[in-house]
Amino acid sequence: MSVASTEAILVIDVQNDFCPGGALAVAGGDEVVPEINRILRDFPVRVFTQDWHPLGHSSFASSHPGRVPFELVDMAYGPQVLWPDHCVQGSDGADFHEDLHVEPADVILRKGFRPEIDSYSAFYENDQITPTGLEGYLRSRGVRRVTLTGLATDFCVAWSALDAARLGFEVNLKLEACRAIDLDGSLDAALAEMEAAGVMLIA
Ligand code: VGL
Ligand code: ZN
Repeated sequence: MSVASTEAILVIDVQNDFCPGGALAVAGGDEVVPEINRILRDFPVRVFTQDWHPLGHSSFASSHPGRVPFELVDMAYGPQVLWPDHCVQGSDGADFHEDLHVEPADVILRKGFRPEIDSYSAFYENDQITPTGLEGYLRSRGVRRVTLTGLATDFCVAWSALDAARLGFEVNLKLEACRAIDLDGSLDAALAEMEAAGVMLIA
């Protein structure tokens, strides 16, 4: 794989809770690990994200009496899917998959730590206006192009890719290094939206 000096890899949420056996397991989630490990060092800039929720986070169905996981609710900032409790700060489920090579990471960005708002994207929280700071980090490192990998293709990876495209980065999404939740056709919808936004879907 040929990679420019201004290119970053974004490794999104490769955490135990999104892998088989985890609280919000993505089918084949662990299969992204060898692929990410294989290409990681080809990139001069390496950013990992970690979904990092406090107990009782507002994206948890358990925080909404009478609601169950995967239902949609209206939050102050718009519609929000309710999830099983996952990636609770400091829990084993929030740890990176044990085989993921984390040492080469330049920065580990935690997101979803504000109790009242979820954050799928690595760039903005789900109100789509509260920045995480990643844009500034990448720009100050001279990054022009980002390659997205990780979990889940149709949520945190897609939202990150769409924000990156909107911010003017060139965006590749490496399909082999991603796996989806696929809730009610959410994978096809996300792929179509990303293609329309100019995200390059690569093998
Ligand atoms: C994610 C749902 C809730 C993800 C995170 O990493 O795609 N999905 N929190
Ligand atoms: Zn989450």
